Amino acid sequence: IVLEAELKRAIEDRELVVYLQPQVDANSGTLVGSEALVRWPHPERGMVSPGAFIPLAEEVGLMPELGDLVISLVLEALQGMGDKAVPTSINISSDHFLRSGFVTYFQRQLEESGVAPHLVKLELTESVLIANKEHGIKVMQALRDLGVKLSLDDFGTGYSSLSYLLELPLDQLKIDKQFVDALDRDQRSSSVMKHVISLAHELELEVVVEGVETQEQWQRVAAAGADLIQGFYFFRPLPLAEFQQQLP
Ligand code: G
Ligand code: G
Ligand code: MN
Ligand code: NA
Repeated sequence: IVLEAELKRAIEDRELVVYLQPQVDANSGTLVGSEALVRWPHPERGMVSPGAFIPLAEEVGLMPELGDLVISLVLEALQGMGDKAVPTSINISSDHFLRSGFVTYFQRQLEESGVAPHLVKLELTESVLIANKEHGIKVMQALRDLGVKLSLDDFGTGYSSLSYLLELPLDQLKIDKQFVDALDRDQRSSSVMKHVISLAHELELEVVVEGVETQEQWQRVAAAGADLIQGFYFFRPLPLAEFQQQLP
């Protein structure tokens, strides 16, 4: 088990790293973007995955600090890619997003890094709206005004509702792996995916489908009209050096 004090110290000492999982064009399969996923290289336990420490960070209120670190790691990674940089997504927790001054903080980080705002995408879940929808939407608008893109993560799980798609200022929708898994089980799932994607396109949202693990799934997801795919069939999350080698 991960201890609060140890995690706090690791964040303060900037011991966490990000891996980047490539996103590919759904038709050609070429790398066009990425999602940053945090990891903790632990002296005794090896590479600790976020499932083992994000729930604790959330519980003890460390997500804003952890999130600030991830933002700076991603901006450094984008700087390191230079002219080859591809749009990269950062998962933002609700606590972090709703912290007062988040937009100003983020704007300053962006400016200091010199990274072009359109290269940064923030992945949010509907939970950012639970406490106060109007406030959440205002923060989203302010972020978009900076030129960064916003993505709604985990669509199709939890409380995601179609009405959110109409209300929220979004650029992208990420369809959860559960939809892909369902494609293998029954015929109707393909039709559901097609309709969700065309609805998203109607709302001018780019669509990423997550969790593609087989060639058959790739074919079905591409046929359903997805724009981008993120999945182990193409790439697992990669350490920065390996990701750089995959850049076209
Ligand atoms: O990479 P992995 O499959 O182990 O990630 C597990 C979960 O942790 C995913 O739900 C992912 O969204 C979340 N996660 C990974 N990195 C970050 C991060 O930097 N910030 C937040 N808030 N969540 C993350
Ligand atoms: O919750 P979120 O969508 O941010 O989490 C993304 C998570 O999904 C990452 O932890 C990543 O490792 C995982 N992931 C991405 N592609 C695949 C896949 O093809 N199969 C599985 N099992 N997990 C995947
Ligand atoms: Mn995500
Ligand atoms: Na997701």
